[in-house]
Amino acid sequence: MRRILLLTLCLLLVAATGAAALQQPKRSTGSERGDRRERVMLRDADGARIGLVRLREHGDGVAVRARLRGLSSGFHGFHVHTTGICDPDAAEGPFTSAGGHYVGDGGAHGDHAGDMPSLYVAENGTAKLAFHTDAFTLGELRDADGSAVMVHAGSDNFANIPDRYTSSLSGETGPDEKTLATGDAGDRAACGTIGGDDSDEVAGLVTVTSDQRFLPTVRRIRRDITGNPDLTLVTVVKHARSAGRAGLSLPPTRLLIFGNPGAGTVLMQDARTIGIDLPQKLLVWREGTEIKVSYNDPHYLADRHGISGQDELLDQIAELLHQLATGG
Ligand SMILES: [Cu+2]
Repeated sequence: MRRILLLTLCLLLVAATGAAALQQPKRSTGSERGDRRERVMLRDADGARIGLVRLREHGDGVAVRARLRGLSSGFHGFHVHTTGICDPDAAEGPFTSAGGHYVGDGGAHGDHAGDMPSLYVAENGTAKLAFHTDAFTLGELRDADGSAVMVHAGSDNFANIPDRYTSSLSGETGPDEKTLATGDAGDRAACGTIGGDDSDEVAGLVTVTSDQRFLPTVRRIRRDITGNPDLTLVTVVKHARSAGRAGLSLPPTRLLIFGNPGAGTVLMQDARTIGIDLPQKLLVWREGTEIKVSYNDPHYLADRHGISGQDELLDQIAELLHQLATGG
């Protein structure tokens, strides 16, 4: 009798587990996820990376999240432009290669599909913006010539010029042709491509340039890691030294491997496979006379492993990695 009860219990357990497995939502594959997301690296006219704009299909629209730095404080026009070419040396001015606003079904400026809420930059030059829009789809932005996300040098008036104003150029009242096309947001300060020409980028990798020489950069990062009670330095891999032992030559290249079990565990509890990309790494490498520091964008890794709902933690990790890489 007891045996039968045990057997029944086991069967019930198996049935319950089976049902749970059936009910578990199927994780989408990487490529499907990639199709629903875009990660746009913005650069200023000097080529410096100023941050990321992420677009993710969500419901019947697109969720947009921007985190930028190195901009002048105040409001900036923020648009999608028609062409995925961000050329800082374009003949008619930086990033004019990206064409005009992405108009979509809209008419004049203010109704362009590519008109996004203005970017507000704080005193310290950083900006965070998150919103949801149904004005465009990722498919539309990924047309044959791509698209570009643009930050302008000035603020955007959304062509909101009342009729009591008369244009000194056209003599007409209200917004003139230029205002209707551009919102008078001024020069193009930063640009990033969607489905465009940024093929030199390594997907998911953030690279900054160090203003110190190679060894001082390595030592500084090492000090910052060991001096942080939350971090553990696991090891330092000297790739160039190993290359020498194999009879090959490689410019200075060192990998610092370190972690924060408190943060990493939370991510692995969500998706165990992110363990293949943890702990964190910083690669210090010399190219010509420049010393570069590269690291994996934690949001990219989270996307890779299907982690969602950890944006705040991922932002904190991204901020820490940026601080370690730049010493700032
Ligand atoms: Cu624009």
